[in-house]
Amino acid sequence: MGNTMIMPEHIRLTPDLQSRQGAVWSRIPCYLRDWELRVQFKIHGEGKKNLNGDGLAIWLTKERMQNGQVFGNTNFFTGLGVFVDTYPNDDKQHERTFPFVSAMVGNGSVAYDHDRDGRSTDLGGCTANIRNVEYDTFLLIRYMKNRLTVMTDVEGKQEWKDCLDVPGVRLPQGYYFGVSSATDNHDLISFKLYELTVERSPEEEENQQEITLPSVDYRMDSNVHVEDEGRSILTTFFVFIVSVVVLVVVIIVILFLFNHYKENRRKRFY
Ligand SMILES: [Ca+2]
Repeated sequence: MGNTMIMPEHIRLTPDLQSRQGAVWSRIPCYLRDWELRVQFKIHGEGKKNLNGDGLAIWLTKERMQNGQVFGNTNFFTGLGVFVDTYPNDDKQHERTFPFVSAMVGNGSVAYDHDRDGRSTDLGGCTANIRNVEYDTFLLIRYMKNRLTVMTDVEGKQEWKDCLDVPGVRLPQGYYFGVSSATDNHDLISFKLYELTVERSPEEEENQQEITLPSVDYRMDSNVHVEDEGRSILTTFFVFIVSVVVLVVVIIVILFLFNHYKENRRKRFY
């Protein structure tokens, strides 16, 4: 979809021009429980040596073929997104060196914050110097026993380097794989999905059942809304206490003035 072009050797998701978006999506939903995905890609262009455009994203989501503001895909997505972000939108962010690889699990109600490079929702990540390099660049995404692992091979050494590793990631089945990008030359060279054979104990079998909404264990209560709610409850409580104190002071002052007035009147009377 979008500006995508199918070439003999690769799929060019987006050309090296401003405000372009492209994507490819699987037509067939994925029902594998444990899998490994190996993606070869190339990001290159005329812009600044290492930073430009927006980036590339790999998806396993409920939605498919919807363009939008998250690397050419829709926001408020449901499922997994792995991002190769080639542009730091949040210029206050100095502790991260870009391009930056990160991942996010969305449940349809959490936004990817483009202006902050998804900082509030990501599951971690790593720096990867992948733009305008001579050698081949690869990403490996593994989902095994609810554990999400991302590795990179981007230094021309033919070895996988750990990028992120998160347990307790729950992804429902029947979602679609896709790759999208925005701005810059983004070429998808290969996209290989492997089923992993994993032994499970009966307890693990039980735990595996009934995943209806994507989630991550350690982020169960940490989506941005909940945090904000927590803060506002505290604020409300504080405002309530202050109001009560002010009210009591006002009542005391009124009583004092009233007594004073009554006494004055009595004095005048006599
Ligand atoms: Ca960015």
